[in-house]
Amino acid sequence: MEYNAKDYGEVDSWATTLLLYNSALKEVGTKLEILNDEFQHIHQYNPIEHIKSRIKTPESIVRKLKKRGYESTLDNMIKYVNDIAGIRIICSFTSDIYRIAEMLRNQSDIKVISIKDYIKAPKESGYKSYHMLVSVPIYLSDSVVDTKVEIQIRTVAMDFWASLEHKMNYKFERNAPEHIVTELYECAMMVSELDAKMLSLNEEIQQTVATEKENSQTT
Ligand code: 0O2
Repeated sequence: MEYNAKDYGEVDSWATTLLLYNSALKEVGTKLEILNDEFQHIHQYNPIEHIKSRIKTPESIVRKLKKRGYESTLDNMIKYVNDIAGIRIICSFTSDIYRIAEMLRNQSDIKVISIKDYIKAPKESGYKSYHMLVSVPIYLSDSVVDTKVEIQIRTVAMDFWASLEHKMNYKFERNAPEHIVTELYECAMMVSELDAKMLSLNEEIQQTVATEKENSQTT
Protein backbone atom coordinates (compact mmCIF):
# COMPACT_ATOMS: atom_id res chain seq x y z
CA MET A 1 0.00 0.00 0.00
CA GLU A 2 1.26 3.47 -0.83
CA TYR A 3 1.21 6.17 1.79
CA ASN A 4 0.93 9.87 1.08
CA ALA A 5 3.04 12.14 3.21
CA LYS A 6 0.42 14.26 4.94
CA ASP A 7 1.35 17.71 6.07
CA TYR A 8 0.32 19.02 9.48
CA GLY A 9 -1.67 21.65 7.57
CA GLU A 10 -4.11 18.94 6.53
CA VAL A 11 -4.79 17.89 10.09
CA ASP A 12 -8.16 19.42 10.69
CA SER A 13 -9.37 18.68 14.18
CA TRP A 14 -8.16 18.56 17.75
CA ALA A 15 -9.29 14.90 17.94
CA THR A 16 -7.04 13.95 14.99
CA THR A 17 -4.21 15.97 16.50
CA LEU A 18 -4.57 14.13 19.81
CA LEU A 19 -4.63 10.79 18.01
CA LEU A 20 -1.35 11.68 16.30
CA TYR A 21 0.38 12.91 19.45
CA ASN A 22 -0.80 9.89 21.46
CA SER A 23 0.44 7.58 18.71
CA ALA A 24 3.79 9.38 18.63
CA LEU A 25 4.15 8.87 22.40
CA LYS A 26 3.42 5.15 21.95
CA GLU A 27 5.97 4.88 19.11
CA VAL A 28 8.76 6.57 21.05
CA GLY A 29 7.81 4.70 24.25
CA THR A 30 8.12 1.34 22.47
CA LYS A 31 11.43 2.33 20.91
CA LEU A 32 12.77 3.22 24.35
CA GLU A 33 11.57 -0.04 25.91
CA ILE A 34 13.28 -2.04 23.15
CA LEU A 35 16.53 -0.09 23.54
CA ASN A 36 16.43 -0.60 27.31
CA ASP A 37 15.76 -4.35 26.95
CA GLU A 38 18.56 -4.72 24.41
CA PHE A 39 20.95 -2.79 26.63
CA GLN A 40 20.03 -5.02 29.58
CA HIS A 41 20.59 -8.10 27.38
CA ILE A 42 24.07 -6.97 26.26
CA HIS A 43 25.40 -5.13 29.29
CA GLN A 44 23.27 -6.61 32.13
CA TYR A 45 22.29 -3.09 33.09
CA ASN A 46 19.29 -0.76 32.52
CA PRO A 47 20.21 2.78 31.49
CA ILE A 48 16.59 3.88 31.96
CA GLU A 49 15.22 4.05 35.51
CA HIS A 50 11.73 5.03 34.38
CA ILE A 51 9.78 6.86 31.71
CA LYS A 52 6.93 9.35 32.09
CA SER A 53 4.87 10.57 29.18
CA ARG A 54 2.10 13.11 28.92
CA ILE A 55 0.00 15.16 26.53
CA LYS A 56 0.15 18.83 27.46
CA THR A 57 -3.15 20.09 28.84
CA PRO A 58 -5.20 22.43 26.60
CA GLU A 59 -4.89 25.15 29.32
CA SER A 60 -1.11 24.87 29.27
CA ILE A 61 -1.01 24.95 25.44
CA VAL A 62 -3.20 28.07 25.36
CA ARG A 63 -1.05 29.72 28.09
CA LYS A 64 2.12 29.06 26.08
CA LEU A 65 0.61 30.46 22.87
CA LYS A 66 -0.68 33.54 24.69
CA LYS A 67 2.73 34.14 26.31
CA ARG A 68 4.30 34.13 22.86
CA GLY A 69 1.64 36.38 21.35
CA TYR A 70 -0.13 33.79 19.20
CA GLU A 71 -3.84 33.20 18.83
CA SER A 72 -5.19 29.91 20.16
CA THR A 73 -5.77 28.15 16.86
CA LEU A 74 -5.09 24.53 15.98
CA ASP A 75 -2.53 25.61 13.37
CA ASN A 76 -0.62 27.67 15.91
CA MET A 77 -0.69 24.84 18.46
CA ILE A 78 0.84 22.43 15.98
CA LYS A 79 3.34 24.95 14.63
CA TYR A 80 4.48 26.76 17.77
CA VAL A 81 3.99 24.40 20.72
CA ASN A 82 6.69 21.81 20.45
CA ASP A 83 5.99 19.89 23.64
CA ILE A 84 2.34 18.86 23.17
CA ALA A 85 3.59 15.26 23.27
CA GLY A 86 6.30 14.95 25.91
CA ILE A 87 8.35 12.03 27.16
CA ARG A 88 10.65 12.26 30.16
CA ILE A 89 13.35 9.64 30.55
CA ILE A 90 14.92 9.31 33.98
CA CYS A 91 18.36 7.69 34.26
CA SER A 92 20.80 6.96 37.06
CA PHE A 93 23.93 8.53 35.58
CA THR A 94 24.73 11.50 33.35
CA SER A 95 26.57 9.19 30.94
CA ASP A 96 23.29 7.28 30.39
CA ILE A 97 21.66 10.48 29.13
CA TYR A 98 24.08 10.85 26.22
CA ARG A 99 24.00 7.10 25.55
CA ILE A 100 20.19 7.15 25.21
CA ALA A 101 20.24 10.32 23.09
CA GLU A 102 22.77 8.70 20.75
CA MET A 103 20.71 5.49 20.48
CA LEU A 104 17.62 7.53 19.56
CA ARG A 105 19.56 9.65 17.06
CA ASN A 106 20.70 6.47 15.33
CA GLN A 107 17.14 5.35 14.55
CA SER A 108 16.58 6.10 10.88
CA ASP A 109 12.88 6.97 11.21
CA ILE A 110 13.46 9.53 13.96
CA LYS A 111 14.23 13.05 12.72
CA VAL A 112 16.01 15.24 15.23
CA ILE A 113 14.62 18.77 14.87
CA SER A 114 16.60 20.44 17.65
CA ILE A 115 18.65 19.74 20.76
CA LYS A 116 18.82 21.84 23.93
CA ASP A 117 21.60 20.63 26.19
CA TYR A 118 20.85 22.24 29.54
CA ILE A 119 23.44 19.91 31.11
CA LYS A 120 26.39 21.42 29.28
CA ALA A 121 24.73 24.87 29.51
CA PRO A 122 22.40 24.93 32.56
CA LYS A 123 19.74 27.62 32.86
CA GLU A 124 20.39 30.58 35.16
CA SER A 125 18.08 28.96 37.73
CA GLY A 126 20.31 25.87 37.81
CA TYR A 127 17.93 23.76 35.66
CA LYS A 128 19.67 20.82 34.03
CA SER A 129 18.16 18.41 31.51
CA TYR A 130 18.80 17.23 27.96
CA HIS A 131 15.98 18.11 25.54
CA MET A 132 15.54 16.58 22.11
CA LEU A 133 12.78 17.71 19.81
CA VAL A 134 12.16 14.91 17.32
CA SER A 135 9.54 13.87 14.84
CA VAL A 136 8.35 10.33 14.20
CA PRO A 137 6.30 9.11 11.25
CA ILE A 138 2.79 8.02 12.21
CA TYR A 139 1.23 5.66 9.69
CA LEU A 140 -2.51 6.20 9.32
CA SER A 141 -4.79 4.18 7.02
CA ASP A 142 -4.05 6.37 3.98
CA SER A 143 -1.24 8.70 4.94
CA VAL A 144 1.83 9.22 7.06
CA VAL A 145 2.25 12.23 9.32
CA ASP A 146 5.55 13.29 10.89
CA THR A 147 4.60 14.11 14.47
CA LYS A 148 6.65 16.08 17.01
CA VAL A 149 7.65 14.71 20.42
CA GLU A 150 9.74 16.53 23.00
CA ILE A 151 12.05 14.12 24.79
CA GLN A 152 13.56 15.26 28.08
CA ILE A 153 16.38 13.10 29.45
CA ARG A 154 17.72 13.69 32.95
CA THR A 155 19.09 11.93 36.03
CA VAL A 156 16.98 11.03 39.07
CA ALA A 157 18.67 13.88 40.96
CA MET A 158 18.04 16.43 38.18
CA ASP A 159 14.40 15.31 38.03
CA PHE A 160 14.01 15.67 41.81
CA TRP A 161 15.34 19.23 41.57
CA ALA A 162 13.24 20.16 38.51
CA SER A 163 10.03 18.91 40.16
CA LEU A 164 10.56 21.14 43.18
CA GLU A 165 11.53 24.13 41.04
CA HIS A 166 8.46 23.59 38.86
CA LYS A 167 6.31 23.51 42.01
CA MET A 168 7.92 26.74 43.23
CA ASN A 169 7.27 28.51 39.90
CA TYR A 170 3.69 27.28 39.89
CA LYS A 171 3.09 28.37 43.48
CA PHE A 172 4.72 31.81 43.24
CA GLU A 173 4.02 32.44 39.52
CA ARG A 174 7.68 33.31 38.88
CA ASN A 175 7.81 35.76 41.84
CA ALA A 176 9.35 33.41 44.39
CA PRO A 177 11.06 34.83 47.48
CA GLU A 178 14.73 35.55 46.84
CA HIS A 179 16.00 33.15 49.53
CA ILE A 180 14.09 30.21 48.00
CA VAL A 181 15.52 30.96 44.53
CA THR A 182 19.04 31.20 46.01
CA GLU A 183 18.72 28.03 48.04
CA LEU A 184 17.30 26.13 45.07
CA TYR A 185 20.26 27.31 43.00
CA GLU A 186 22.59 25.98 45.71
CA CYS A 187 20.69 22.68 45.60
CA ALA A 188 21.26 22.57 41.81
CA MET A 189 25.00 22.81 42.47
CA MET A 190 24.72 19.95 45.00
CA VAL A 191 22.78 17.90 42.43
CA SER A 192 25.62 18.39 39.93
CA GLU A 193 28.20 17.34 42.54
CA LEU A 194 26.10 14.32 43.54
CA ASP A 195 25.67 13.24 39.89
CA ALA A 196 29.43 13.59 39.24
CA LYS A 197 30.29 11.64 42.41
CA MET A 198 27.79 8.84 41.70
CA LEU A 199 29.12 8.56 38.14
CA SER A 200 32.74 8.25 39.25
CA LEU A 201 31.82 5.72 41.97
CA ASN A 202 29.87 3.68 39.44
CA GLU A 203 32.84 3.71 37.04
CA GLU A 204 35.14 2.53 39.83
CA ILE A 205 32.72 -0.27 40.76
CA GLN A 206 32.41 -1.36 37.10
CA GLN A 207 36.20 -1.30 36.74
CA THR A 208 36.67 -3.44 39.87
CA VAL A 209 34.10 -5.98 38.68
CA ALA A 210 35.76 -6.17 35.23
CA THR A 211 39.24 -6.66 36.74
CA GLU A 212 38.00 -9.40 39.10
CA LYS A 213 36.31 -11.16 36.16
CA GLU A 214 39.51 -10.95 34.11
CA ASN A 215 41.59 -12.32 37.01
CA SER A 216 39.22 -15.22 37.62
CA GLN A 217 39.40 -16.16 33.92
CA THR A 218 43.23 -16.19 33.85
CA THR A 219 43.62 -18.33 37.01
P1 0O2 B 1 5.29 22.31 31.53
O1 0O2 B 1 4.30 22.77 32.52
O2 0O2 B 1 6.29 21.36 32.10
O3 0O2 B 1 4.67 21.80 30.25
P2 0O2 B 1 10.05 25.21 22.87
O4 0O2 B 1 9.26 24.06 23.47
O5 0O2 B 1 11.39 24.78 22.32
O6 0O2 B 1 9.25 25.99 21.87
P3 0O2 B 1 10.47 26.04 25.55
O7 0O2 B 1 9.16 25.63 26.12
O8 0O2 B 1 11.15 27.23 26.18
O9 0O2 B 1 10.35 26.27 24.01
O10 0O2 B 1 11.44 24.81 25.51
P4 0O2 B 1 12.30 24.17 26.62
O11 0O2 B 1 13.28 25.12 27.23
O12 0O2 B 1 12.87 22.95 25.95
O13 0O2 B 1 11.25 23.78 27.77
C1 0O2 B 1 10.30 22.81 27.56
C2 0O2 B 1 9.90 22.17 28.87
O14 0O2 B 1 11.08 21.84 29.62
C3 0O2 B 1 9.10 23.05 29.81
O15 0O2 B 1 7.76 23.03 29.44
C4 0O2 B 1 9.37 22.36 31.15
O16 0O2 B 1 8.67 21.13 31.27
C5 0O2 B 1 10.84 22.02 31.02
N1 0O2 B 1 11.66 23.15 31.51
C6 0O2 B 1 12.33 24.03 30.74
N2 0O2 B 1 12.97 24.92 31.51
C7 0O2 B 1 12.70 24.59 32.79
C8 0O2 B 1 13.11 25.15 34.06
O17 0O2 B 1 13.86 26.14 34.15
N3 0O2 B 1 12.64 24.51 35.18
C9 0O2 B 1 11.82 23.42 35.13
N4 0O2 B 1 11.42 22.87 36.29
N5 0O2 B 1 11.42 22.89 33.94
C10 0O2 B 1 11.85 23.47 32.80
P5 0O2 B 1 6.77 24.19 29.92
O18 0O2 B 1 5.74 24.40 28.87
O19 0O2 B 1 7.55 25.43 30.30
O20 0O2 B 1 6.10 23.66 31.21
